[in-house]
Amino acid sequence: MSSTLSIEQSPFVQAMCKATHDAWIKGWDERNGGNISLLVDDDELAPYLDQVQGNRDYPMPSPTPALAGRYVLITGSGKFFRNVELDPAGNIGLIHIDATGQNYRILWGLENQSLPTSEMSAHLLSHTARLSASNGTNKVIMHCHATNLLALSYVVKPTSAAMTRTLWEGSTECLVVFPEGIGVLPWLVPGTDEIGQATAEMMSNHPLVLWPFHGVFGSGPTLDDAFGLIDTAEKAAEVMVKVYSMGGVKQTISKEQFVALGKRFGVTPNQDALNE
Ligand code: 2HA
Ligand code: ZN
Repeated sequence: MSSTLSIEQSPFVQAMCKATHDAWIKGWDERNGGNISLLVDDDELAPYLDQVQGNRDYPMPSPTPALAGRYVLITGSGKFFRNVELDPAGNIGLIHIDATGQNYRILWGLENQSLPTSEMSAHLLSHTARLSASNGTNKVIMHCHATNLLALSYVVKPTSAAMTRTLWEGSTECLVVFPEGIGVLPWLVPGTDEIGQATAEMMSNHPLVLWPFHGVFGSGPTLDDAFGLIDTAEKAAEVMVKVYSMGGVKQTISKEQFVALGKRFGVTPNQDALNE
């Protein structure tokens, strides 16, 4: 049944407005920093289908056959998060991936010849990785320039195990929220297929991936989940930045205590981070 509401009022566009607003307020998305994509299910889009008909077709930056036929709501290239809620159709758009996964069509939004984010490759390849890692439940990929995570990449050993252990120590809830830990990539040129492939590979076993000296990628079933995951890691990073600024760690959570935490909350902590 078609909706009397405009697609701008749909739950998925509204959720994107909230996530981009909140990330802007957090200070994670200066200027055009950051990008978000959300897989929209056919039944969620159904009431608004009669409002979307585009004719702009483009080849995918990297073919993603696992996303064939899917709809994706995605932020625009060069667009500012702070402007999304003011003008959704100008700053985000809905795309449809064709049956081969080789091309996409812009169905709604991205007005004035705008295009999806320059990190589209990292987003769509990461969706493929997270869908398969999460039994199809993870629908969101979110990239932002979370300040303290970025700062930590300058001082913590640049390995997934060391960064994960540091963040777990930054707050007791972290191991429970991301037991798989945070993956750390080497520095790579953003907006390339290379960083897209590397991010997706890391995302196949981590819900969070750090791009040193740049920012973070987070995933989850909903925008709230992906945002909350990044927020939790960023809060721990802030604590650790304060700890290092006060002269460094004098006492912290032990390996045995992390094991007990995992047991109590029924999660399996990343073994490399436990042994770090
Ligand atoms: O969209 O954040 O990584 C701008 C960026 C690129
Ligand atoms: Zn970025």
